[in-house]
Amino acid sequence: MKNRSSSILAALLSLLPALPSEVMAQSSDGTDAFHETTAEHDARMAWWRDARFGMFVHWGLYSGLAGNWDGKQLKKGGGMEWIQQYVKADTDAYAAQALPLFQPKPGFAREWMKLAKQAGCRYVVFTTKHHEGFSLHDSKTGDFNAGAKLKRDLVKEIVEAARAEGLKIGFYHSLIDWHHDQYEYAKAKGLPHPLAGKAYPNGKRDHELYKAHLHSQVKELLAGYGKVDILWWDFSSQAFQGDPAWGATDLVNMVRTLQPQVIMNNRLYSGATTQAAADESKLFNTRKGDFTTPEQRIPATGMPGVDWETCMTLNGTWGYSEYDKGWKSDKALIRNLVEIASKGGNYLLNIGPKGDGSLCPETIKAFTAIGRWMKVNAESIHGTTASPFEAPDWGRATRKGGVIYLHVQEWPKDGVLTVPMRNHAVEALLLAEPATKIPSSSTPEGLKLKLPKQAPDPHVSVVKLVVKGEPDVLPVENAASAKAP
Ligand code: FHN
Repeated sequence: MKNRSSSILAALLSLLPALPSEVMAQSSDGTDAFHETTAEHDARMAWWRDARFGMFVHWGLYSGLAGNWDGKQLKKGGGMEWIQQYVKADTDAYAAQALPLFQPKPGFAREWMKLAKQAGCRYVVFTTKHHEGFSLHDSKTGDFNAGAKLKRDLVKEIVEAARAEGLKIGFYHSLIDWHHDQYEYAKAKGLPHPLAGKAYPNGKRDHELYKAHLHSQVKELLAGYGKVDILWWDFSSQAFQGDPAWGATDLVNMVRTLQPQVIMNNRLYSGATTQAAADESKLFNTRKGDFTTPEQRIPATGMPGVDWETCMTLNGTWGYSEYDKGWKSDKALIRNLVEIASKGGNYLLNIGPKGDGSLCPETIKAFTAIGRWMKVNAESIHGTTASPFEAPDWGRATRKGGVIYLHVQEWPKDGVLTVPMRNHAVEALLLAEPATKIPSSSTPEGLKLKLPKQAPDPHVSVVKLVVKGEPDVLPVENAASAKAP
């Protein structure tokens, strides 16, 4: 027996153009009807697992505010994409300050995508809508969007720029909405809202109407911009998630109908997204998403059998702030990429463009430095799987079949690198100097490589080691702390 609210949602959804029913999986009992075999799942995930590295883009009305409110710096620290939350502004007061400062220049996205491509990113995930509720596409649902306010379809412009660089397309879409007048924030326990604790300005709200708005905009995005490769939902709480919060089952079935190959994160539901969980793999359910999303941290160990992606800022904020100078060093960024790949994860590294879409010099410098390193060493990241052995004290490793890539961070003073494996080496060379063959010898302590005196890279030098047979690993006595550098 459907209750009233699902009848309203069903009625509103019925207003949407009918989807081909033969492929619209039924979900009347609330169970997700999306099924695939392991082989089908692996095939759908293959490109994403090989990619290892993507660019995250947080760009919206908050970008034009740049950390300011009422014309001055609001506060030190914090994500400046949350500025409406910090100042507890209602949507009209917020838009009055933010909209005039959001003035995308022509061709803004081409700079982002060229920077992503040269850095070795294989995909870009950008905010189609963040919590502020302003949609970057020319939406026919509501008027708080780029089409209505700027007469532009910024999603179209970004997608075209990404495709011009051969990058896969990811839509970040906020489930939380600080603009929509039917979003029942009093129900959304554990989720932020600038008006939390206050009575609804328009008296009462019906969250089913917000869910219909959410579904309608997602349908516009998935039906209007060609192939979408990733859907990055954000975010749920333990108390407000799934069907009650977002109509998740119907939403996923609609997505799977419109974009069957799309890869989704797991934030339609609560999970170990930002909490340090002892064993995240226990909390992760592939029927509720395709990958889990540790945020601003690298799991201590890999998560065998679970796809995961660490998302991180370059400094301390996702959205642009003219004040946050806490930029990560080139070394830290490159070592994070290596650390994550060595554990079998993906790195989604964020940029926060300004209100006109331009990039600050520090962002360009960071991705250019990664690009310089990837130009020499990309094969040790793309298409690899996790290290076959625990992290030794000299660095990390990744694997590609019979090839082990040794990411040497502490160059041995005596020039001898001990690899905790019993295998014999077929060949060993430096990716930076492939002509330099590296002598090796098998010993009871492991495979010893005689390295040249000088490390070729100041941050991480990579040795390509081809071994005979399956890796036969030795325990690593003092496995290095798995903490990110
Ligand atoms: O609240 C958002 C935040 O602004 C940012 O978008 C991050 C990126 O993963 N997600 C949420 C916090 O977990």
